[in-house]
Amino acid sequence: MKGADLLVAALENEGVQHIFGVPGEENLDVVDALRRSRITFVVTRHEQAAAFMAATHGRLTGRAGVCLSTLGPGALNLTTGAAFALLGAMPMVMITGQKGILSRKQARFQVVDMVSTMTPLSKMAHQIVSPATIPSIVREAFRVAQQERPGPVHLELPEDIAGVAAPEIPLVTPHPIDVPVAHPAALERAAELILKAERPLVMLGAAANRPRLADALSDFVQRLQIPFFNTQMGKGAVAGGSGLYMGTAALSERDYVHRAIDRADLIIAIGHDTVEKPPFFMGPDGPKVLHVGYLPATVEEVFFPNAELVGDVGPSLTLLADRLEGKLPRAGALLGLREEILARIAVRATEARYPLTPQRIVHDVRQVMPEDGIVCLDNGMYKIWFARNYRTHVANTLLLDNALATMGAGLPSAMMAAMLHPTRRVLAVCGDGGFMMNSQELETAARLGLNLVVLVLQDNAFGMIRWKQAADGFADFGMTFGNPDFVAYAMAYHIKGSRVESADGLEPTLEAAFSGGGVHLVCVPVDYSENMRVLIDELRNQA
Ligand SMILES: Cc1ncc(C[n+]2csc(CCOP(=O)(O)OP(=O)(O)O)c2C)c(N)n1
Ligand SMILES: [Mg+2]
Repeated sequence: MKGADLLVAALENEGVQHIFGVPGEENLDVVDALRRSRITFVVTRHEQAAAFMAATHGRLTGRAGVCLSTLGPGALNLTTGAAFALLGAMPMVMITGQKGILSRKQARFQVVDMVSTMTPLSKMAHQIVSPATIPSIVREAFRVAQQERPGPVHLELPEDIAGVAAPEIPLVTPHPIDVPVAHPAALERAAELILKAERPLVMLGAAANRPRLADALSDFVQRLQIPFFNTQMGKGAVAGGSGLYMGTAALSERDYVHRAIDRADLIIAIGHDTVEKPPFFMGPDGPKVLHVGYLPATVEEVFFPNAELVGDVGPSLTLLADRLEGKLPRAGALLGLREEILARIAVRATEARYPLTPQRIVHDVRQVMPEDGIVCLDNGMYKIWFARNYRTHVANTLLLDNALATMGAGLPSAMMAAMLHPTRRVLAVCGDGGFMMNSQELETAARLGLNLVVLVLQDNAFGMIRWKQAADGFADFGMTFGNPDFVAYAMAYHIKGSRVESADGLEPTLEAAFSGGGVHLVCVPVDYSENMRVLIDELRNQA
């Protein structure tokens, strides 16, 4: 047995089923150990995509996804994925190679100090220097990656440590860990605040989306009947049809949902993570905030909670609901604003304009997605429209990144969702800019035999930045580009491709793409003049 065999055995011991990556010669012992293991090694066409996939595995399952690269250049390609997982709180383990450390036969060729590079991009970065430490280090890596606040861990395995004979060392068996529930004194204080509130609102933040929390959270909302809104990443945390959803705070102020936020006197912020663009700004006169989280709140200029309920969120919310159920006559004080807010958001959702408006695109996508269908967004202008306008009914059915907010993650994250949920409809939504940053992964998706539709919104521009440029009064400059013929591009990957040619064409094209199975690229021209009309002019006037 070599060090690499011990590493792979330790990964199997953690229940790892897939490893994504691009190997180098320094990983050959690991690759060979993987060949003989129960783990499937999935080669991607860029390490960045492997990291986005592994992070999304962690996000959707709570169990760390694993990616692998060679040393220097390959490892550096993982760094954006590391930051994506760190800011997005997604458990992930990255394994990178390195030249031998016992001798230096290639001098400094390709050597980059990756442990130092990864230190600010991960929860833990560690070079393995002896096979004897592998079982405990791997267990520690998964423990650190998966425990709150989840995130990425980096392990570097030098090629000589991977190749050296390893002693028979028992692996460390993982066990379930139940974290403490909020203290009774904190529960009392929280209950007191909520009992006193005249106009309470619940806000669901990014951590509200942890996969294990869905049932307890829905229960809490149903029992107390306090209306709720969510941040972008908190979307879809409560099971649908509650009648209590007030909207999504995709902008930080002045959107219709802020009518409710501004009138609230208490916001119960569940799982808010200030990596997200602020869902509202706290100020001296605004509502009080009760932070409910796995960890204490981070204090920011725009977020400084007045009270905190810290502990395992699900059971803590159950205890809180036990204290409050049936005792909140004013729970629904702000509910009267709901219809107006949602009606405003839904305006012009079916307008027959070509190129299509973003509202129409969101509307038509919702039509073809079943309740459990998963939409994975890349980063661009449409993210604001989907966050604002797309209604979710099942937990984790709209995956977006409002933390690193990197372009290029839409397709890989959708690929991971499709791998984990082969019977559900999965749609990647990308701009023509972000799609081209990792479009090479169409080959990986096709090779894996995934059922996946990729919707590319074509405006021949970095539309989001072009919009900001215009909104801030800058000249229209430097944001446009040409594009490949996306249908021909799809065909070059031996997948199907379609272009939407009319306002009414999107829905049937998407429906046909899903029914046809396999990987299918659908390109739709988008008219972004609505960005200015609605998000700037209309909202300025309503405020
Ligand atoms: C990797 C990366 N580079 C740059 C940016 C800045 N940025 C945010 S949105 C955007 C434009 C996205 O263009 P596209 O994907 O075509 O979407 P659109 O807004 O046009 O719909 C840019 C350049 C970013 N978020 N991530
Ligand atoms: Mg674009």
